[in-house]
Amino acid sequence: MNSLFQERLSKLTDNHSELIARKNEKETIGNGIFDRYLRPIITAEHIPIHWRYDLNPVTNPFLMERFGINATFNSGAIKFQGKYLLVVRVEGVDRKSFFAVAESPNGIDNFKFWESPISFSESPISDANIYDMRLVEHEDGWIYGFFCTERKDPEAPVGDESSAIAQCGIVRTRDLKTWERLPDLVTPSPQQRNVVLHPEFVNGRYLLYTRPQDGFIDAGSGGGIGYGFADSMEKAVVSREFILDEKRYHTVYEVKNGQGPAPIKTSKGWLHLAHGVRNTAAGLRYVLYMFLTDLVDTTKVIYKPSGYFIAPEGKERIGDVSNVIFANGWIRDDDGTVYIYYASSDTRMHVATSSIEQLLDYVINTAPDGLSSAASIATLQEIINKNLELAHLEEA
Ligand code: M1P
Repeated sequence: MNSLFQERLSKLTDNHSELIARKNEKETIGNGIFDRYLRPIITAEHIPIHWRYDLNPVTNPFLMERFGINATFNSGAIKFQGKYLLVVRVEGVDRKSFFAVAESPNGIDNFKFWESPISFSESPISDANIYDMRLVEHEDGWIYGFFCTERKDPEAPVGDESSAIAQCGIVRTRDLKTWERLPDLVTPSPQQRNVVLHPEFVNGRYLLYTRPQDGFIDAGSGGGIGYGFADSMEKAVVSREFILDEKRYHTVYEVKNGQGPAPIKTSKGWLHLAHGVRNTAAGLRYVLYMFLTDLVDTTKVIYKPSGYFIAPEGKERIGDVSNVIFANGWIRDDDGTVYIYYASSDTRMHVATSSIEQLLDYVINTAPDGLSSAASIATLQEIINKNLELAHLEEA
């Protein structure tokens, strides 16, 4: 073994081990709704060395990177056999994404990738790119993965090398190691992204949250986060889509929105985490928002705070696709802690922690969007007046 190879290998290995072992810390003061952490939890540097390098000094004397990783983001999440697992969207320098499991003992640091990435069979029409898996432990006993499968638009005119079609791919597993590919979801919408399954049967049927969209980027006439029912997951067909949470003028979800992970059941309703997109002079801005649906009528939104829940902050603002926060995974722990896994700017993964109690307080007691500046002033003035009254009472 040459000394250059040896030296590089020991530096790479030391840096990698140090990164994986590094502890994360909460930021000092949050907003009372959730806590952010100082460092990202998974970055391209977390990818194992034996994925990126050919470790044979004969075939790779310079210890050159043979498989470059561009980003690790938009991850599904599940607590499985006592471990916090993320199914990470790993994107190579060739722009292709794939999935890989990263495991942590506590949900906030020491995330380590399993030995090999996930692999499953192609659908009859092969996938050009796969990404953003939502994991759902359904009451039928399977763990499902819903992801976007992207293919070149067969109708694209000659010379158009970017028009694409997005559809929902489905896989299922029992151990997160062996994955069975099921047929893609069929819906009336020309394209589909951000699909996820409700974890319980509703009237004996599967309830799927969808995001009808006319084009690959533009949701167009697709009215917002949709839903529909399917009788089977082995051949999932949603024949009618309805709108659950519409996009709306002058809100943080005016251009498009999409369901994040599967909703969490609470005593007050189903908690939903979603992303909303608005347009700006600097391009699209992606933020997270929340809402609560009724426990009995799961298709009825009963509370929805105005504005965003998490928006890009500091270094989160910059990356491959800047000004983006996206989430497709969260974990509710037995003690009521909620781990919210979010990606910043299509580049890296972060965690925020909260609790069911805090999130319910947030969704129920934060005023809804009044859809005008006057309504916002009225909400603010009410808070001020109550505080002034409280101060007077304390003085008296
Ligand atoms: O680049 C930001 C996000 O853009 C898409 O989001 P949506 O489905 O709402 O259009 C997705 O491609 C997502 O992966 C990406 O993070």
